[in-house]
Amino acid sequence: MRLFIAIELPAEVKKLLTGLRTAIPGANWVPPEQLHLTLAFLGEVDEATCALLAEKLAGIVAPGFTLQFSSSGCFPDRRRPRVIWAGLSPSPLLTGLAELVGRAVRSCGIVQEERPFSPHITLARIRQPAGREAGAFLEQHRQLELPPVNVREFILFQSLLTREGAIHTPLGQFPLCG
Ligand code: 2AM
Repeated sequence: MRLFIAIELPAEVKKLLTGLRTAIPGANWVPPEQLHLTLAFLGEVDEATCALLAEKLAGIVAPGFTLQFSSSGCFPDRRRPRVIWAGLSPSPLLTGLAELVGRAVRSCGIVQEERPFSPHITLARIRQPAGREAGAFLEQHRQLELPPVNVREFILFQSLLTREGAIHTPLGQFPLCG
């Protein structure tokens, strides 16, 4: 099974993020129900490892926190934006949670890419970036004014890839304290 660990967003925030959409040629906008903040992407994991991981995640003790949106941005760079995202103000508690999650993942023998945690919410993916529209979007949403998000739990998701796109199913919800 293909797994990732993420923070869910309130329906209201998903709606507001979806409302930012503009016409960008070739952009695949993430459907509102799939907007999330990825803490860790695990790739293919067998069922026994998944069960062990769920135990380890349940053992994480970390405080809840509030996320504040800040700006929009893109990967890899503005000349050829392939992923357009909503960015967040730096949050040591979010980074701390991602570290604990990464540790739990590694303790199950799951090997992850050695990429620094770069918190973002993917809004759209562009296969063949061209034109000025993506740049205009980034310029228009240089600052993002959205309600803060209170994070009280994180979720282990299965991602099933289908012809119609990915289907995300929560396999476990893990509360934060406070
Ligand atoms: P992102 O959209 O926040 O970048 C589920 O596939 C999630 O895992 C994606 O939404 C993506 O988060 C994240 N992810 C990270 N690395 C990935 C990879 N190599 N392949 C697919 N998804 C990845």
